[in-house]
Amino acid sequence: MSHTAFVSIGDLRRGKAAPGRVVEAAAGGCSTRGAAGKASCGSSAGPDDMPPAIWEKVKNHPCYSEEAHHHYARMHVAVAPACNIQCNYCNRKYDCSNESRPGVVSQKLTPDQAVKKVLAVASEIPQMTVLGIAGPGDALANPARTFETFRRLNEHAPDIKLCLSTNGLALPQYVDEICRYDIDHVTITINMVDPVVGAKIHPWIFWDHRRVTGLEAAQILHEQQMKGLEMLTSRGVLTKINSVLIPGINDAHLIDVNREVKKRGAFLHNIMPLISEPEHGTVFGLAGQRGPSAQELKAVQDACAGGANLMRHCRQCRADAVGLLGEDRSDEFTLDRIDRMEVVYDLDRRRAYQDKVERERQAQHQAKVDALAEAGNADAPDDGMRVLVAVATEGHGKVNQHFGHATEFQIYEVGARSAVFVGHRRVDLYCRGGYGEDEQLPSIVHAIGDCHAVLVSKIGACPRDELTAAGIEPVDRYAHEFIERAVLDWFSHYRQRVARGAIVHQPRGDARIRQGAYCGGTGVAAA
Ligand code: CLF
Ligand code: SF4
Repeated sequence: MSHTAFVSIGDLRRGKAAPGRVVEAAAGGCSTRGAAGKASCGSSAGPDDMPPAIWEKVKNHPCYSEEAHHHYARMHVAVAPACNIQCNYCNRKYDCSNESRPGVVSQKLTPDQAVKKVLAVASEIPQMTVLGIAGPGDALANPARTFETFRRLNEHAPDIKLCLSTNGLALPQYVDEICRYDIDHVTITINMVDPVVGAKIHPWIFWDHRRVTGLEAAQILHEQQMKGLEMLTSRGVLTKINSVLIPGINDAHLIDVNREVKKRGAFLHNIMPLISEPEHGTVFGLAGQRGPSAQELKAVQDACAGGANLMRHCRQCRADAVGLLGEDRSDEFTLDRIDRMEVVYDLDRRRAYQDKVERERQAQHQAKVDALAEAGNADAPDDGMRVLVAVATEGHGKVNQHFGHATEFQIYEVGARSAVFVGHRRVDLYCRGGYGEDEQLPSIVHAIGDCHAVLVSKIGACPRDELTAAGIEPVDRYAHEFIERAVLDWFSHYRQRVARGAIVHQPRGDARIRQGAYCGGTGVAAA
């Protein structure tokens, strides 16, 4: 597609983009898998990849474990309205963009209301295992409200993992308090390790009772972030680093960020695309700063292979999100609805339900391992050919969604012996009220334009034709099969067709990352 620029890893390392060049993804690192088919690292890692104490912390955290996010839910409470820095991709009318898509407004809560809401959600959604405070400003710029909420939840909901997200400026002074309330997971947004880069992203900070600007501000922010990260690591708190990828400003630099945070013990690195629209009213949006294309994002993530493990399933949630990642049930838990609910926080019932979820997750995990092991033992040589395949799924690890019902597609990178989840693409719903919205089709095609095929449980004639014309093969013969098995089998047939000359293998182009507010129809206002 001509509207997107391509950028290679070499160009990224040299700090420049190269329009017109197609990226060859780096093999190995976080995306590689062992012979047994298990993940070697990254958020796809399993119990054999880490010490048991760490596995306990991540196994049912939907952000720290890619597999867990299909089964376990998180919720956020928006108790932290103020912020102590300015980011050029943020408009304070909306939620903190470090953990949410710009343009989203959450309902602000007092700690009292927040605790009530968490207990109500926990009684209705027993697989909700994590409570996060991620804004709408910065959690640590509102320490009294943040820690009062955590203190009370630590007491009243002991089985819920506590999670905090911060820009890091005030982090060092609150590490003791973070440990006091057993907050085992902390996200720090780190967009730079060089204040010269930082000054282009963060124009000022509020520090020592005054506003500090420019290089001095970026230098202080950088030092506080690094110090806070080191302190958390030394105390055994798991850290995830969020970085917003801003083309032309910190794209190549994020490779250095990845290396530096790994050195300081970060558990995961989540590189998120800048979402930049003029209507969001941010400095970057108004200045026309664009976000990355799908391949540009993937190129930076792939270039970080071998560094800090990567998270690739982030959905850029809102500050009052409730539910599985990718779904939002916050509308079901407004304050007036909670007032009418009978809240019974039944620990035994929650544990029993989670045991059931865990058994289902293990069965799916085994199916995935088996499919990958089978592919690993196959006779076909791995000639290095890799393609991307989009999958429509409602969960359970299966190809089980109608094309028209998909609001996002999971993306797998498939080779002769490997099938690796590399991200997802949000799209607008094609099918509404029983008929297809043909004007949505071009945007869906653009969102998966770098894929060779899309696997769905069913698809109508019109989208089938349009996808085929765009060079994306619509495939519905794997309905209700496990994803890894399906994509590997499809790829094996693809290679056979190429080998006998029935089709010619051609590299695909790039894909667009969805910028605007979601307008699907599942109750999500904007995400
Ligand atoms: Fe929330 Fe963040 Fe904790 Fe997760 S989200 S505070 S670590 S519980 Fe998760 Fe949402 Fe991405 Fe954040 S998908 S935006 S990474
Ligand atoms: Fe906005 Fe979050 Fe940055 Fe504060 S830290 S300016 S709330 S994006």
